Amino acid sequence: MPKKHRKNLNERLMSLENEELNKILSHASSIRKVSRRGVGPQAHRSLENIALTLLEDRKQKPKKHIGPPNGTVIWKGKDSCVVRSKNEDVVCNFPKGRSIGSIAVGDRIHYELNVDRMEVTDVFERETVLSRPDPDGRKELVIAANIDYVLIVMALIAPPLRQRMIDRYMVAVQRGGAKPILCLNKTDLLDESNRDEEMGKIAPYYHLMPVLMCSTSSNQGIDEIREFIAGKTCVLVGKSGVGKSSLVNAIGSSQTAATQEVSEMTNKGKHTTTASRMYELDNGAKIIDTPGVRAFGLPDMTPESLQWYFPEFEEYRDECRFRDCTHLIEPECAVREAADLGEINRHRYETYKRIAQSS
Ligand SMILES: Nc1nc2c(ncn2[C@@H]2O[C@H](COP(=O)(O)OP(=O)(O)OP(=O)(O)O)[C@@H](O)[C@H]2O)c(=O)[nH]1
Ligand SMILES: [Mg+2]
Ligand SMILES: [Zn+2]
Repeated sequence: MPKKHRKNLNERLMSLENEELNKILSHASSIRKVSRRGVGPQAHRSLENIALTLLEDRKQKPKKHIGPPNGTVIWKGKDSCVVRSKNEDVVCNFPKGRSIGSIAVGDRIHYELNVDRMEVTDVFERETVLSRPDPDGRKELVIAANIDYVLIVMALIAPPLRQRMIDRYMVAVQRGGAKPILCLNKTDLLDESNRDEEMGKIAPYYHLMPVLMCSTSSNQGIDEIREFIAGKTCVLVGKSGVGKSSLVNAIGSSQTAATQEVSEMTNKGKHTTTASRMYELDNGAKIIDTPGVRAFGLPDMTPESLQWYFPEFEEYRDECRFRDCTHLIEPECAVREAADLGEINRHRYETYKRIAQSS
């Protein structure tokens, strides 16, 4: 749930009388129990569920933190993570036999000495998150936490640019509260024979998010990206081979660990990134490089919640005949009409339909 909505929800809850609030919280808890047993409406699949989870969380006693955050996770392994604390990096183990929830690169945590090793004791609430369902679809895998921007990295020409993947990432980014940026790498591969086709594919995105064009081979656009992300935390995501690590390398100065790491990898004759890692730049930017993905899954979403992640629907939505129009099958649907007329990009509308119908 975006931070703005969460804040709004919290403000509304705060304005309730205690008794009213308790009633709502108990109600939320019982609905959640029913939906977990798979009885009620598919509450566990929707935004409402997130709201209910929030309500339920509120019912529990406020979480007691053992101490203030004293580090940020910059690398995460199976049983341990590397935490940046002031200017040093500390290896911290995950506590045995006690759940502290999931940990992701970008998480603010508290760690302390436990006998002879450093241990993570607490993971603090995330402001934003980029996540996707794990392969069995039960849990959410957090790709990165507390990021301002998600750079959706696509290559021009090779590997081929896939609009549908951009659309899916855009949904996930907005859902987690960060801002999407489309980063198109390998402009050096554009020529007269392919330029128009590639530009046609990205045309719909110019009014949806910032679009940055670059090439790590010719260095085109690299300075602009560096300036754009100054002071911000960002994560680079996309297919394998689009050039995420090359970008981290090009944007960072020669002192960044990324350069070393990539050259180390080159020596091994291998480029593929296997674990996410955060790098800090001189201009205060923090960039998280992630392993490439083949496809990007989304959690099940109802059309009611999904449509909010297609911002271009907004100006048409009120003109639909039905107030609760899903824009899939209803008559006199202004969104579908706009897509038929090409006022809403047809590819984007098709993606919406596919995601909505697969949920
Ligand atoms: N022509 C061209 N090739 C590039 C450019 N940027 C990166 N490459 C090449 O693309 C290949 C993949 O680059 P990587 O940076 O390893 O890609 P990645 O997205 O990090 O891949 P994974 O770690 O597997 O997800 C390498 O052979 C790079 O040399 C570019 O701007 N132009
Ligand atoms: Mg890589
Ligand atoms: Zn409609």
